[in-house]
Parts: sequence; C-alpha cells; structure tokens
Amino acid sequence: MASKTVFITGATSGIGEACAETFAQAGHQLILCGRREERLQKLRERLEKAHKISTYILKLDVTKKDDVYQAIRKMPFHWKRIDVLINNAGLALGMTGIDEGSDEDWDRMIDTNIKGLLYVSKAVIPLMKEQGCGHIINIGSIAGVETYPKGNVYCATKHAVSALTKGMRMDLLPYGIKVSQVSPGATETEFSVVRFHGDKEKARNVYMGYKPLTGADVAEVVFFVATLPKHINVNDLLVMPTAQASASLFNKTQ
Ligand code: NDP
Ligand code: 8X3
Repeated sequence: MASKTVFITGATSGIGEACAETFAQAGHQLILCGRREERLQKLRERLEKAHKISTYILKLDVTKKDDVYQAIRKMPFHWKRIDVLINNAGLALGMTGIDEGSDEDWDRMIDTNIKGLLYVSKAVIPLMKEQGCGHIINIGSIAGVETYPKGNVYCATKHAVSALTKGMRMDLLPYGIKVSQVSPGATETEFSVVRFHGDKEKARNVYMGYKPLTGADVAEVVFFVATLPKHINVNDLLVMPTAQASASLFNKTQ
C-alpha cells in the first residue's frame, strides 16, 4: 500500500511495538500510543532513523476518557488522516477463581480492554467517516473464543472485544470502513509478567516446553490483514502457535 498513517495503541511493548516495527519497515507513518513516555521516545528515535518515517507520539492512558478525546482532538491536522487504527492496548491481571479475583484487577481489565478500546475508537471513527475510508483492527485473543479455567474476567473482556468488532463492522458498513479482528494464541511478550504482577519466573513458565508466537509473528499477520485490497476484509483471524490446539491444550516437550 502507499504510505499510510497507522495509529497503534500499546506501542511500547510486545505485539504493538512489533506492529510499529513492521509498518515502519514498509514506510508507513505511525501514531504511537502508550503510557510509558521514555519507551515511546526511544521507539520513535529508532524507527525514524532506521526507516526514514515520521511518527507522532501520544502519551496516553486509554482508560482516561477525557484525555483520550482531548489528545486525539488536539492532534495536528495532517495526523488526523488515520488510515489504520490498531486497537492493541490491553492486559490481563491475575489468574484466580471467580470469587477470588481482585476488584482492582477486574476494573483495570474492563477499563483498558473494553472501555479504552471504545474511547479510542469513538475519537477516531468520525475522522474515518469524514474521509470515507479507514480500517480498524482490534486485537482479540483465543481468550475471546474460548474461556479457560481462572481466565474468567480477562476472557470476558476479550469476548467483549469480539462482540464489539462485529458491532462496529455492522455500524460502519455504510461508511466504507473495514473492521477486522486478529486473535492470537500464546505470544511471548510482557503480557504474562503484567498478568502475574511482575513475577518473571511464573511468566516464563507459561511459555516453557513449546514455541510460542512472538510479537513479530502477530505483527506479520496484522500487516497482511491491513494490506489486502480495498474490497477484501478479513473479519476474524485466529492465529495460534502450532503447539497450541486450544486455549489450554499444548504440545509441551517438558
Ligand atoms: P504487553 O504487555 O507486551 O503490551 C501491552 C501494551 O498495552 C503495552 O504497550 C502497554 O503500554 C499497553 N497498555 C496497557 N494498558 C494501557 C493503558 N491503560 N493505556 C495505554 N496503553 C496501555 O502485551 P501484549 O503485546 O502481549 O498485548 C497486546 C494485546 O494483545 C493485548 O490486548 C492482549 O490482550 C493481546 N493478546 C496477547 C496475547 C499474548 O499471549 N501475549 C495473546 C492474545 C492477545 P504502557 O504500559 O506503556 O501503557
Ligand atoms: C492472551 C492469551 O491464552 O493467556 O490473550 O489468554 S491467553
């Protein structure tokens, strides 16, 4: 595709950062969003130098509704022509029985994975409507297809992303805006370190004994979805490690 503007939420790590790298390599301009400013700055420096692209940094917590609306409203005019929005920012917190979960963890998952995606989309959609085109790619999960033991609230948020993807596609149909979902299985990023509140040992165990996906693997799939001809839309794409057959069935060698 010709050079486009791609808005990536959660660009400071994992799948989002890998998407930034993949789209930058192909010469696209990037709006990089996340809460950790130092990481955003470093990423900007690296990508602008290596790929001669422009970037716009949005240091933003997607759960803060007013900040989201204001930051997007205040973007310079030429950055408001957004071709692709990758709603990737998200997290799991904890893995416990349904009556044992922390209210705080529940709130943050719901606020980030569902409400954050809604706020960013609500701010970007009018811009896409005005330009008569656009593509929203929501990062779902195998957890949005199947629920697994102790995954309760995280799985519920990803089921919600799946429902919102379908709803968005219907509501945006008259405006020529594509809506896709890419749902990965186990991908080794900072995801599990965040989930287990910084316990790196526990996080490492999630990916032991088989080859998980990498952020770059998922980014390649997102790039494929984003670069198909205008008349083709991938509605939903589930991408798994070969060694993972369902949310909780792995072919582990140890
Ligand atoms: P990482 O923890 O590596 O990255 C998560 C990203 O989300 C970070 O850039 C983080 O940035 C950002 N983020 C989190 N909360 C907020 C917030 N409130 N506001 C703005 N940005 C936020 O995990 P992944 O790359 O693995 O996760 C990316 C997405 O992929 C998530 O939606 C996750 O649910 C999904 N996913 C992950 C899978 C996996 O196995 N890893 C599999 C399936 C789906 P910062 O902290 O700087 O704000
Ligand atoms: C992340 C993958 O299986 O840990 O969405 O829920 S999983």
